[in-house]
Amino acid sequence: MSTPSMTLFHSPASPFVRKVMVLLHETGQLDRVAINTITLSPVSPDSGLNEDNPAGKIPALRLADGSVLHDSRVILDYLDHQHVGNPLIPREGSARWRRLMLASLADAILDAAVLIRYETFLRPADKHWDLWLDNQREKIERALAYLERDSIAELSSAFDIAAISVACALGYLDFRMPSLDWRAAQPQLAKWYADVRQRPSLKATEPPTA
Ligand code: 99T
Repeated sequence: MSTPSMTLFHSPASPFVRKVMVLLHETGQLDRVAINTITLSPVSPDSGLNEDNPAGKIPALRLADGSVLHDSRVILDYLDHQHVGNPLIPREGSARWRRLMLASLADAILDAAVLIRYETFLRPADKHWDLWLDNQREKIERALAYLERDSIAELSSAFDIAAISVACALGYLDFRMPSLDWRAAQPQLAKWYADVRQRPSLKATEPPTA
C-alpha cells in the first residue's frame, strides 16, 4: 500500500463526493487519496476548505503539488487520467458527449435535490417558498422520466461516468427525499439500480442512515 499523495475534502452525505469515491474504487486508486471529512453547509462554511476552494464546496481534491481541483466533474476527469484501465469517461467520439450528457443530467437531479434539502432543512419553515420547491421537484421528475424512457439500455451497457452519476443521484434521492418514491413511475430505472447498487464500489460508499 502506497502513501496517499492526494487529499479529498469529503463528506459521507455528499453525492458529489460519492461519485469521486466510486471512481476511486472502480479504478483501484483508493490508496492514493487521504480522506479529510468535513461538515459544512451554505450557512456553516469550513474556513480551511474555503482557502482551497473559493466556492466553499465539496468535493475538492488537493494534489501532491499542493494545487487543488474542484468540482466533482473536474476531479473525475483528472482521476480518470491517472489509471491504466479502461477509461470511465470515453475520450472521444459521440460516446463521450452522450455519456457526459447523461452524467450532467444526473448532476442536475442532484443540484435540484440539494437545493431542496437546503431550503427545507436550513431555512425556517415559515420562509419556505413552495413554488420554487415544486419547480425543483419537477426538474427531478422530468430528468427521471427521461432516463426511464431513453437511457436504460445505455446505462446497462457500461458502469462508467454516466452510470456512476445516475446511481449516485438515485442513492441521494433515497437518502434525502424518500417520500419522492421515484421507483413508482420509473420501474426500469428501479430494476437497473437494484442490480447496480450491489457493486462493491456503491455498497462501500452508501450514505449514512439519516
Ligand atoms: O453549498 C455549499 O456551501 C456547501 N455545499 C456543498 O459543498 C455540496 C455538498 S452536497 N456540494 C456541492 O454542491 C458540489 C456541487 C458541484 N457542482 C460538484 O462538485 O459537482 C451535500 C448534500 C447533503 O448534505 O445532503
